[in-house]
Amino acid sequence: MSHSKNQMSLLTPLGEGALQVFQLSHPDQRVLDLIDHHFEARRPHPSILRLGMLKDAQGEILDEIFLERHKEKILFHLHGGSMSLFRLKKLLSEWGCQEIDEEFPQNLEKECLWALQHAHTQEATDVALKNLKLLPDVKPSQKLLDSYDYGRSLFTAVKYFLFGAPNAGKSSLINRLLQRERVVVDAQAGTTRDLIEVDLTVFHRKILLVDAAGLRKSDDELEKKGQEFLETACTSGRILWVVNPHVELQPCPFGKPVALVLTHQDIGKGQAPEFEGPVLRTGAHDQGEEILDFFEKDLPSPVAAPVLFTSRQFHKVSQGVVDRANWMQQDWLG
Ligand SMILES: Nc1nc2c(ncn2[C@@H]2O[C@H](COP(=O)(O)OP(=O)(O)OP(=O)(O)O)[C@@H](O)[C@H]2O)c(=O)[nH]1
Ligand SMILES: [Mg+2]
Repeated sequence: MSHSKNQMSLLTPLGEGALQVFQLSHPDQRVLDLIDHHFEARRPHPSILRLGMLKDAQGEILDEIFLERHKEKILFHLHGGSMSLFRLKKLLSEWGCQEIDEEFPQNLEKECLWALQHAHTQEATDVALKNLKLLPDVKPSQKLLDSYDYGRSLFTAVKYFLFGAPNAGKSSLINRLLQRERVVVDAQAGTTRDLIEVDLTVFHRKILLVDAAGLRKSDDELEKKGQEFLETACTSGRILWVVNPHVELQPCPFGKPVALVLTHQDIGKGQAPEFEGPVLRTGAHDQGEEILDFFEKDLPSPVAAPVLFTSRQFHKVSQGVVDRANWMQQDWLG
């Protein structure tokens, strides 16, 4: 198989660690010679991993790095921070190297490595490690396709939109779930205006809570625009319909909520609207335990690795499952 020469990419999340790893794949001899010329190793004898100074085109020190040399790739282990990375990329670009976007990797090996780097929980790390071993040899099947919901939820947080009338208690609930004052709460209706995304880890799984402006029937053009925007945005997640059962009730204007949340339970039960599905209760004196329990049940249930975790893999495997006649000829995860 032929590979594109001199492709460079960042393997670690930008600006998130003390070290960052930058890869140059399939360097040609000219670039290898240039690297040798600009890298001054502490110890002269060659080995796979060498500590030394990398110098720029003017001979100035760019960073003290570990240079890791393999047959088909070179890894630069730099200090964290954007400056040395920027200067290394500039240097390699001057030598004709092309940057490729690793944020959205397009083949299985890179996706698995990406997953390992972006796993923020033990569960995700375990699955990423097993996937790295098992996924390349797995055959397309319905079972594998069904694993996608779970796999995706490990690496892409599941979004929950909190919808409800102004003053229903959406923002207060978010603060109680987080156990800190993250979003503004006020007795005045219409406090939250924009979408606010808040990370929450529930039972080792990452979710995104989305606080939104209170929904009400309105002739105001700006409010209507806001609601149209929400109607589109909420299709990328699940909706919790938040209701204060002590005030006049309104139906959820759009979407199909996965649960009804009744707030203000500290001052009485109130009149719950009709709802087909789970009804959860919360008030000023609790920390949203019922909602947390619901998240645990609602998140995709764990399945054994290997699991699919990108839409590209899902698409490829669907093709393999549908087109069984010739899936063996397909490079279905490549
Ligand atoms: N007693 C009691 N008061 C609550 C509860 N939840 C919210 N409140 C109060 O209700 C008012 C509105 O709360 P918010 O959390 O700002 O309501 P919201 O739904 O975010 O409102 P908007 O942002 O305007 O749409 C505040 O004064 C809160 O202190 C609750 O469960 N019990
Ligand atoms: Mg609010």
